[in-house]
Amino acid sequence: MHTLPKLPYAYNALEPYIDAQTMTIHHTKHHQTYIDKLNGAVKGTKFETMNADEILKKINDVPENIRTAVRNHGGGHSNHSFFWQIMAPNASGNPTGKTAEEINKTFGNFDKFKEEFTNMAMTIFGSGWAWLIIKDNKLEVIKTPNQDSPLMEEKTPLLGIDMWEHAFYILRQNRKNEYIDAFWHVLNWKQVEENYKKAK
Ligand code: MN3
Repeated sequence: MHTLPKLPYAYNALEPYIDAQTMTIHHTKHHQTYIDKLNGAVKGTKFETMNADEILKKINDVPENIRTAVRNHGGGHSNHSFFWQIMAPNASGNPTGKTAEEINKTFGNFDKFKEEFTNMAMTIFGSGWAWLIIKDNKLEVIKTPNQDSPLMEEKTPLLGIDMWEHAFYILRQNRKNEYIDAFWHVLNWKQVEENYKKAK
């Protein structure tokens, strides 16, 4: 059974950048629903005991009759579990360590990376996610529709932003760019560096 991971900080810890009401509903309602529906879909199959990330890496092995449900809700579970970890209170700052080096090497500098990432996030049509991923030792900014995970394309996410309206609408309404600007203030670069090391 998949269960809701505990948020590693209080619901109001990311204020004023992300509000407590959004965090509470996002974690206890939206994320919980993905988990409930994933559990329902994999019940009685060998995927019941598999970690969501592992299932997504093998999404084409999932029986066709439950594949869409597993993709949507397994993706939702995996993406949100990841998202909570890469945010933290008092986390604002620039990347450090290997991540900073790789970002500078790939995008020129941190501002250029931010620009590319913001542009990717702003041009998602409908609901989806923007990501910084690593594949074959190369960094890349990508977007995925709905709850699709980079893991389904053998790409390892280093950081990502939830661009579903439920992630920002209470505080920001249609002002997506404000939400993306706020995201940099709560981005946990220590965790991003951990993700990078694990991917290598
Ligand atoms: Mn969400």
